[in-house]
Amino acid sequence: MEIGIVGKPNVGKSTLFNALTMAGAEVANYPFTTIKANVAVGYARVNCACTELNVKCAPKNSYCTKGSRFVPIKIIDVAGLVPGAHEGRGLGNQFLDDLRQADILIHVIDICGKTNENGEPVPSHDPEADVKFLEEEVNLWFYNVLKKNVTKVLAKMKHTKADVVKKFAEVLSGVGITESQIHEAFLKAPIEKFDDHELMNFAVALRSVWKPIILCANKIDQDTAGNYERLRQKYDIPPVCAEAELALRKAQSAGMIDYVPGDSEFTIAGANEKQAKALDFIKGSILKKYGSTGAQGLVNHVVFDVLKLIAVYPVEDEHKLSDKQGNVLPDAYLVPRGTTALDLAFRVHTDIGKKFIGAIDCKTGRQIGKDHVLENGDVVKIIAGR
Ligand SMILES: Nc1nc2c(ncn2[C@@H]2O[C@H](COP(=O)(O)OP(=O)(O)OP(=O)(O)O)[C@@H](O)[C@H]2O)c(=O)[nH]1
Ligand SMILES: [Mg+2]
Repeated sequence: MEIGIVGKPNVGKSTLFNALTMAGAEVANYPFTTIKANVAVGYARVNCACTELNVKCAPKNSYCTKGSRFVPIKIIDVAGLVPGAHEGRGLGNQFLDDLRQADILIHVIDICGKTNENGEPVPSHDPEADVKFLEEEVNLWFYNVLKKNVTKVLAKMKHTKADVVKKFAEVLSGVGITESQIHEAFLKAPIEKFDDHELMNFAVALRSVWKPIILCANKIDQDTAGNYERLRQKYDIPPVCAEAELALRKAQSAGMIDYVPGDSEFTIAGANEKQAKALDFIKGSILKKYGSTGAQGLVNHVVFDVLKLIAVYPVEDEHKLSDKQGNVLPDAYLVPRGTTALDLAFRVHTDIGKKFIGAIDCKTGRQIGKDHVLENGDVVKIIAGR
């Protein structure tokens, strides 16, 4: 599971990345601070099964705070993209290759409109213009890859359509497009003549099947000059203050406050007067107004609402709900809705999948078969042969 963070320069991509991962990537108020992609681990937050089952958990692959389980996901923060990147402007668009593994992209918008299309500080810029440009640059990125390789694909034209799809899959494998996505794009934008017009339409179709792109309105702590109210009427664009989330997580790890990422409140544990004042500002202008800083909620929205994943807990001992070493609810896995007991067995280990005999739903104690569809929060013991 991997989330990519994209957008024009200077919108707060690395700040959001740091807030979600505490990785310490460089942040500055000028464009192209990030050149090489940053990769680190962030978390999706779910209600831990320990509360429902009234046990004390001992997580291994994740962590639990006050009944919330934080399940790891890879987060990648890339360089800023500017209009004309496909022609080499800014840092170009080759770095989009870094996102080929990403399941979904978060497109960060500077909602206060204080940075222009190149990420340079300006008094006023319409953030709505940034919403469309990213899609257009990605379209052109695909178009260029297609154009560069079209002769290779055409050489296969004397063969069947399946050969052509295979050849397209080969040339597009670098950008993380699968054969079935190419089929899907073909249905939306059939290609016969291989001219520029068809290739462009095909590039647009490829981008639409490529991966979901979810917007977020960052810098919500600033005066947004009505931009937020205007854009939220048209787009699914959750409000975020990456800077506040980063400040709260830092204050939490320094022992200043008691805060669980995603919460609507925190309590002060040991802050001096100046720190308490800054924290109060976050409380008043962000948490009270928007319900949270939006950063954790954004990840959860992406993971659970858009990608429709669920969290399940494989265990080896159905009575103790533990692994062999006695760690209770050691692992939480994020799996697609519709995952069966057999799918989970394969996810735990190919060998366990191959030797699958049955499974136990540890909440009810009932035996379940290979086709049993799992639900969010299920605790499952897989029974495998030798
Ligand atoms: N007010 C406010 N400023 C923010 C917020 N998030 C980021 N910033 C500021 O915006 C500027 C740019 O932040 P970065 O995280 O470096 O932005 P970026 O998108 O990674 O920039 P590039 O790497 O250059 O593309 C910095 O001055 C941040 O402190 C926020 O939520 N509110
Ligand atoms: Mg950056």
